[in-house]
Amino acid sequence: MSSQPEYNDDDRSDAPACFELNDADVAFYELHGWYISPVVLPEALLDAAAAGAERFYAGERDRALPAQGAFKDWRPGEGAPIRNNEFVSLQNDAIRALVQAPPIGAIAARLARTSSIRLLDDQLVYKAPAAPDAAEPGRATAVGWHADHAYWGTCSSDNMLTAWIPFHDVGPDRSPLVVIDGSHRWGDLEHTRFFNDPDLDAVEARFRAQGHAVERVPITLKKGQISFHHCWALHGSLPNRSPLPRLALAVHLQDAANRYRRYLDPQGRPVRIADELLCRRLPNGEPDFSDPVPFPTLWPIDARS
Ligand SMILES: O=C(O)CCC(=O)C(=O)O
Repeated sequence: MSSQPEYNDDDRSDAPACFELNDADVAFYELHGWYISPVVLPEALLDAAAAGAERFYAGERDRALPAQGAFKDWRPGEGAPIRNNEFVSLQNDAIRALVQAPPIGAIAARLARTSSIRLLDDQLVYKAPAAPDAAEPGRATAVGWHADHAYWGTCSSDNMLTAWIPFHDVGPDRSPLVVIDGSHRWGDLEHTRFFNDPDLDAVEARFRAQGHAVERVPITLKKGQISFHHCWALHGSLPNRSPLPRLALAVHLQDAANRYRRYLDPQGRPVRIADELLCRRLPNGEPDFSDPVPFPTLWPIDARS
């Protein structure tokens, strides 16, 4: 059974709790592929970010992106039970302020044992409330099993990670993130991209058939807590069975070592990820994943752009 030491997370004051990690926390993350922080984000910051998300959904932008169309970008009228928008912190100041909150970069740097953390991408994910009379409430709002790095083929590092931040408490019925314990050590997950397949049971059965022991860990959180998962950790999220919407921000993070690398798909075609359209080029013409405009440094604070 995988469970982390308990923290006292009753303190919801606007003073962030201490976010120093100890060696046991880092060892836990390295073994299991996930980590849950104490309450470290101020409520006011999260509420401001939620208001920023509302403005974003209403079509307001504080900043324009240099490219469009190559990434998930839900628009009003699509009516999907899940809204998935990427690179929102580059377009909305309140979401950017959340992404720059010091605990995110500080904890990520410690977990990844790296000297600096840069943004790679973010995803604002909204899930509609469940219809009370549905046979399987919220079924279509499950996010399917995937490893984040399977979407980042041209990133050289296997040490990247994601911070997942709900804007409210997330109990078992309000669509918690769910990870498969220790799956970041399985290997051979390059093509595990089932974000849009809500049938968690069916895909999980395939993992078992391949000989893997599958232990699901639903990550329930209090507002102000953050969960972190390794870039090769299989995860998804459970359906939103609650009568309330679920809103969360996934902040995808580069460790100091990450660089662009040329990477081919199984058909031998070069893989391209949306980040490559947003950044400057290196002298050799390759995308520069250290460009501070789309990939600001989040840690250390004194290197922040
Ligand atoms: O917010 C969700 O439901 C899914 C988020 C996710 O896939 C991630 O954090 O990488």
